[in-house]
Amino acid sequence: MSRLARRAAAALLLLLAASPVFASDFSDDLAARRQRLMQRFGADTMVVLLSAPARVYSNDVDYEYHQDSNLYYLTGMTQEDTILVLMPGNATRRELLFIKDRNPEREHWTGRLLSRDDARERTGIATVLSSGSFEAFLDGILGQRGYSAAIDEKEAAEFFAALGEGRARIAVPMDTGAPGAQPTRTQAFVQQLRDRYVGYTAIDATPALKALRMVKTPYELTQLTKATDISAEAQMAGMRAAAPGVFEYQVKAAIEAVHRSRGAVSWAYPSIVGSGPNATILHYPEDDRQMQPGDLLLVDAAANYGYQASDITRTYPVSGTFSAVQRDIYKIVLDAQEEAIKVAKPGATLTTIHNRTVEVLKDGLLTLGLITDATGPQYSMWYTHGTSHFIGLDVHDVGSRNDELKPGMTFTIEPGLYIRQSVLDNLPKTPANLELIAKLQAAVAKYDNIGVRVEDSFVMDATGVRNLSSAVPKRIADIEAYMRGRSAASGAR
Ligand SMILES: [Mn+2]
Repeated sequence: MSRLARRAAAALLLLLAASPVFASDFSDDLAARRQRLMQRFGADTMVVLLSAPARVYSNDVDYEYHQDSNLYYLTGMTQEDTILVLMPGNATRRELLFIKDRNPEREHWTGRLLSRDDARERTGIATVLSSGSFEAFLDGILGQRGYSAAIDEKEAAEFFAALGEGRARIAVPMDTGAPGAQPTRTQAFVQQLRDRYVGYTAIDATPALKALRMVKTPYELTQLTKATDISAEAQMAGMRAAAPGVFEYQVKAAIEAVHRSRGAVSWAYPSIVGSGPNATILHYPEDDRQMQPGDLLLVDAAANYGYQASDITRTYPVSGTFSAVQRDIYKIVLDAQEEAIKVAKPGATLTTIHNRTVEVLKDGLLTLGLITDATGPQYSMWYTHGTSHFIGLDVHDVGSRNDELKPGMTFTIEPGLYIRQSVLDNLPKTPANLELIAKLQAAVAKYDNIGVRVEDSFVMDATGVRNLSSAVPKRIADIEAYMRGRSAASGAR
């Protein structure tokens, strides 16, 4: 076929089906996600998603760019200045993508931008326009005139009719933002719509996006599985690197070297590598302590691969062997996780899972003398967080604790115990508390500064969960065997 004929054929395809000329597993999946979202909204709605802004790290240096998760979910675009518009009622062009214009001079400094063809291929969206024309586009659509040849009156007849009759809707993900903070980009956009246009209602696209994102597609599960495989390998590299005399940052470096060398985009969240008393700080942000013989090391670290965030925590003795007191705490936490896994079935919720871990932790704490009453909330002195969160594009992904678990959902199960003398010291000195402190003090002194968390990433199948991160040793005997093998394997240390 001649080049001209090929072009004509491609143009014809576009006209007939408005389907992408190029396709990959990824672009097919993206197209299916957009299709499902459009079905939820219907012909009266225009959906608009804006990219995340770049953020300044220092002076004229930005942080690494991170795309808005909803926009990524529907486009796979990692460039800023990207806007997605979905118009489910349109005759053929239901999907429009606005991207930054190419600019060779700027690209020399800041990297190559996607051409419109590149963006078509990446996203599977046939109609790609300049982000500079978005305002004019909005004016044309909301003024019921249409926009250039791309969207004429016939194309958008359904939406124009809805506008004319005042029943049109514009769906954007309404982020609430922090109170008193600058309006977010989406909030500013909604305000701009209110100031300029009439005939529509602004609605929140978040619930529909949440419902879709909670159930992972097979493509997403493949990416998350890869992210977890890499994270598991990295956790084991961390175990091999840990030893008395080694600094926390050396373990962190060993872990993150595996992430990047296996093609991960980055960590899924800043790695937490806390030794000794630092293991009791949930999101310990530093990494400069030198590990001592007898320390436990808590490592909560995982990779973002293909924009899927895994999440794994292991706690292990840097010398290779758990002490008796460390073993006491560790067994309870591991037992709580194993029991919680048993109740993680379709139809349960993250609350079901959390409640089961609390039961097991309470029993264990009572046995060790760390609480006196397993019926009330005393356990929450030592267990200070929820057991589970959903994972996906965000490490704390969309989804709520009381949403019913269904096949294809992905989440963590991560009980922990963190024994700190300061908890007793900071109790209000009421007569009841003084009595409690007297009863608990000996046990708290015995277990002081022990922090243990055990966390794996799971996917819900038809009958129960599958542990994606089971490769990383977790039982006491398996951890100790792995740590022994580590010194044999790297005898040079
Ligand atoms: Mn987690």
